[in-house]
Amino acid sequence: AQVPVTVTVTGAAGQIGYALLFRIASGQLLGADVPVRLRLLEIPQAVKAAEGTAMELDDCAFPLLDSVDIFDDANQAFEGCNVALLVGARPRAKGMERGDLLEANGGIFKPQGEAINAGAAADVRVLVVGNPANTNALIAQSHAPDVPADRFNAMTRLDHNRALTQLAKKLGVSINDIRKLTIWGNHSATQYPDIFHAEVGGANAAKAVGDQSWIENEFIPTVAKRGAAIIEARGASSAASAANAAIDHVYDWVNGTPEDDWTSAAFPSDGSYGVPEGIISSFPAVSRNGRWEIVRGLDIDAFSRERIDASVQELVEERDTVKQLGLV
Ligand code: NAX
Repeated sequence: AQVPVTVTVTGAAGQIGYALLFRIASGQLLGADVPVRLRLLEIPQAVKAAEGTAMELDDCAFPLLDSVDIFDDANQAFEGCNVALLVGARPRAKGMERGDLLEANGGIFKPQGEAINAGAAADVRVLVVGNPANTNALIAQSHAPDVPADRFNAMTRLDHNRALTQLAKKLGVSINDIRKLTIWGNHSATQYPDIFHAEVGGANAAKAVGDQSWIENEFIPTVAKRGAAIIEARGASSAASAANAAIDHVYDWVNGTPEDDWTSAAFPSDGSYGVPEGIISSFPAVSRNGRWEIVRGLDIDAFSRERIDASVQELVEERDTVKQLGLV
């Protein structure tokens, strides 16, 4: 039998956790033949709720679920961890400035980075979902000096999936006909969903749309503001779709992306496309042999350049703020 893979999930008692854990335990994160050990991290007040979720996991009798353990201590939770899903984060409270938000999250992601450095398995892969995801990932990464930096990712796959559906609907085609769409930059309202290199049934997607104003005034804002639209409609933020995107991201990272396509993932820049080295930015990415590679050589026109630069500028400012706060 295969050795179980240890998956640590933080914020396990939250709404994304509730949508995510059952899919992990059923084999969708890593594959239908890979047994899983779950280690859940919560704050002390939410441990009881996490225990309730663990009872439900028991009640599913998942053949692949080897064990579930719950912790309120990061060092224990990340012990031997192969895949870490950092979902728990500090939400923006009313009247909170961006600096305050980054500082509050530094209080979470710094010790978690240290705990990953101290106790995770040598092959650990970390996906940060909790917002502000890119900069939280940077904070954790900078406190895990013994872990290769490229093992720290932030999630833009939900934005990617949202963009796929908006484009498919516009063109009246199936999701399966669309390839090579890209989310660039930060997982925030400045993100840039790029269809200028995307293909629909082999043809250029932007040309197939043939309407620059739709791209600029409908498509980009709809994707970038989709999170707010979900809150408005549902009275709660995206949860099942966020969990789904986390599953997609890790599955592709571990198992590889399909030939002749790419996806979007945020990981430390190597300086490509003018994104300063070390900034955790979303790129067009393929996964080969368990590692993300940036898709090279795309022509970036002035329209795209301006939008990529604006989102990357926001990431640089967030990086500078957390630097001033002594968090990286
Ligand atoms: P919830 O508030 O339902 O759950 C968060 C959970 O994290 C709570 O149970 C809380 O007790 C726990 N938590 C807080 N601090 C912790 C710590 N130090 N260690 C362990 N657990 C801790 O939020 P939920 O809706 O599940 O969203 C979680 C995060 O995902 C938020 O930051 C949210 O903004 C972010 N999102 C990111 C998305 C993305 O695409 N990257 C999309 C969805 C979502 O908005």
